Amino acid sequence: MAKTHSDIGLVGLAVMGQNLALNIADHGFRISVYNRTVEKTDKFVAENPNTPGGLVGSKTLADFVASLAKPRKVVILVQAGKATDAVIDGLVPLLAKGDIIIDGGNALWTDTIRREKQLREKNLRFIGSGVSGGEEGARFGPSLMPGGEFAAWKELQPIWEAIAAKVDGKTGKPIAGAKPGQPVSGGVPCTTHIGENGAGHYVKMIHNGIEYGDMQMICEAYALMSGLLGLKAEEMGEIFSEWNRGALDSFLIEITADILKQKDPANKRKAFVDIVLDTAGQKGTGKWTSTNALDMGVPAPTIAEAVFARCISAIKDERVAASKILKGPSKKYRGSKKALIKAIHDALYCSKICSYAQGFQLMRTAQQEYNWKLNFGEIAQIFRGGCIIRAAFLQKITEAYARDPNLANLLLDPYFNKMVKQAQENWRKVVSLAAECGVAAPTFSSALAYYDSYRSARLPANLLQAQRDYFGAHTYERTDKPRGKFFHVDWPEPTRPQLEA
Ligand code: NBP
Repeated sequence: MAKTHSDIGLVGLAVMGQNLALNIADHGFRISVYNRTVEKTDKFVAENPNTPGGLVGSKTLADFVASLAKPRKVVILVQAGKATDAVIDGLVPLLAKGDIIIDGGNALWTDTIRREKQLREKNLRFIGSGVSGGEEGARFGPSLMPGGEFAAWKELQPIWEAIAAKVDGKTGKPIAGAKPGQPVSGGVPCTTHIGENGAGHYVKMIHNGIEYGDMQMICEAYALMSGLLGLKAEEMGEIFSEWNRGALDSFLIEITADILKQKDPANKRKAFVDIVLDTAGQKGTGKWTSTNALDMGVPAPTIAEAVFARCISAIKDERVAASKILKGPSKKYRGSKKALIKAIHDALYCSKICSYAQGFQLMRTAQQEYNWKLNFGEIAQIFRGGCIIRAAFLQKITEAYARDPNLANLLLDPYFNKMVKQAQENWRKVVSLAAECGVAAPTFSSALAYYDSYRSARLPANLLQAQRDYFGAHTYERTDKPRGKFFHVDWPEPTRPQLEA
């Protein structure tokens, strides 16, 4: 018997909304759709008349809500921020006790905490779900990171699990995406209840921060191969393809290989990457991650460096002017090409471990701050399919947390410890060479400094704290007394330069 009501509704028919709606409909769910600009709804429904579940277009929010089965489930996929609040405000008077709003946008997790609380006071339920994988992911299997009340998640779970990317339960390898109308069967869905209120959006933000790090590290590997070895784009493309068959196997390495092999559509003799202007944009989730790291006092320098690298790329005119004034070293690399390529690979791998260690440290601290119970192994597993940072490497993180769910830092896991031990000589060689030859490698060097700081039983902060005691009477603790006992020295007035009479 034909359904009289839709299983779920979706508001916002831009790129993400359209693709997610088609994914849901492909899995046999009937879905109602609504968009502020009605023509978009009409066009979308007209263009997709034969989905397995069925698309129902509504011209008003009231008709849209009336078309949904109870408890109503409404996914919002509009611009994050004010637009999300506007849509929620429009929906609230039309919904009833127990209905569920699911925000699939890139919301700031503190907004999600606020919205969940406000809606709970109105007897409505709210799930903030990270959706990763861009347009392609939304269409054929994203990684989904829902946070909110567990009972509300149970209502959403069958749909979210059906549409999410799938990975092999044993190997963690992504299972190839479905074609329209042919949903993936089997495998572990890349979604799980992340935690209460803003936990899902927080984890999605960290995913994006890690993504910033991964992308910048790959760019540094490219800059070093080009700057130190003079390799051409096509050759580097082959090297990235090779790397994609080993420990660095990942979506971002794979697309980098494709990009480097691509010719300029306007001039087939040129490499496409060579004609792209070197200024990178950003939408803010990397900045949110870094700001949050500073707010919580968690060292995440590699992720922050990746954000700053985009900032410095953006001041193109200033850099061009500076390049005519500021000189660097003239030293050239004269060693083995093969050895350096291997060393760059190892530097990338070690830096990646540090960047992920920082991302997971952030989640670990946030769970204390917000009283969440995060399952880090599961989080790494749902990052394995559908999302931009999907990588073989993540299986190793899942395994690390299976060995020790309370692992203080990924670097302390025996596998990652061994990998860094094996590769660090090469990592150091690359960072030194970059400095000697004047090639900027901010995330490689920042990750190495993080590693060296983290493994130091004693840092120069003894001197720093003494300076603080000197000019601000901030006190200090002693190495020969129990922690928590504070001392102060009555320092002499600092000697100031005497002015000539
Ligand atoms: P956009 O972020 O570009 O938002 C466009 C949509 O928001 C349109 O449907 C638009 O309706 C609607 N909208 C706006 Br703008 N203001 C509104 C308002 N006041 N009331 C109602 N609707 C309003 O779309 P997107 O790129 O598909 O992204 C959707 C969400 O998913 C965002 O939060 C984004 O950060 C997140 N996300 C995007 C990606 C990606 O790869 N694009 C990946 C992961 C997550 P209109 O048609 O009437 O203008």
